[in-house]
Amino acid sequence: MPSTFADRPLNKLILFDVDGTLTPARQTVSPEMVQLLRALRKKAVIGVVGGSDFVKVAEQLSVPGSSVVNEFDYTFAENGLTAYKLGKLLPSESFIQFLGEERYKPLANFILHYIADLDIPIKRGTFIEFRNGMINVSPIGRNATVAERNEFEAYDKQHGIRAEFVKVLREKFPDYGLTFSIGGQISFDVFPTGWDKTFCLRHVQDETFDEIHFFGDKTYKGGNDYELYSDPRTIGHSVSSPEDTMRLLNELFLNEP
Ligand code: M1P
Repeated sequence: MPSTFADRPLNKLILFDVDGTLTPARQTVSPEMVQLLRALRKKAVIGVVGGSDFVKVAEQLSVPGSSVVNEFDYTFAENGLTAYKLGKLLPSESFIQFLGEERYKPLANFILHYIADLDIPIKRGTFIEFRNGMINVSPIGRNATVAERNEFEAYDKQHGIRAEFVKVLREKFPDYGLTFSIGGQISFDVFPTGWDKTFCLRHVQDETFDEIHFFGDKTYKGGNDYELYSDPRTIGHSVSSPEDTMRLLNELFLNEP
């Protein structure tokens, strides 16, 4: 075990998704979960793997007086395209470097035209969010309120707006080497194939952990936890809520009922 983590009795890395696993969707972490994660960190190495950008992961998981990068050994935002180990930023790659401006422009133009032609009940703002490792596309717009998000999610379940959008994009840009992943309530992520949540494992491969566990809620095929959950390098755990995560952690690692 490398000296950095020599204080942990278990040479295991335990990774967590954010929304639906450590917190309710887009909400902040509960004091009970913080306490439990601190107890777990005394035993093993812990990390978080969010699809969202670092600002949002930090908003959800920082606690008064302590940033997310101090609460977790590894903090991976945008699937690990932004990565911190023990509070220090690690070198990484970018979406625009991968795709190039010349290929990105037609994709962005097509997306914006498609959204302009979409007849959905309401639209807000920020239809493409440009991030370091991906773009996030939202037909309603990322400025939607919590109530508007919930309404869109229900509408989308009925009408399959995002599923159809993703299907069209796959057909239109087959040679771009991109993956389209519906992970949250109002949007989908677009990133180079292979830059799903398994990307974060590149940052830990030299550590030789005995086991790498991953807890996620969208572990079904097509969900944004699926690849890391089913990767042969991890032991996957599918959870239904933050409470379910706490129950399993107690059972598996903390030996508490
Ligand atoms: O849960 C992960 C997803 O969370 C957000 O999705 P939405 O805004 O649609 O609920 C986004 O940050 C998305 O990138 C991320 O995968």
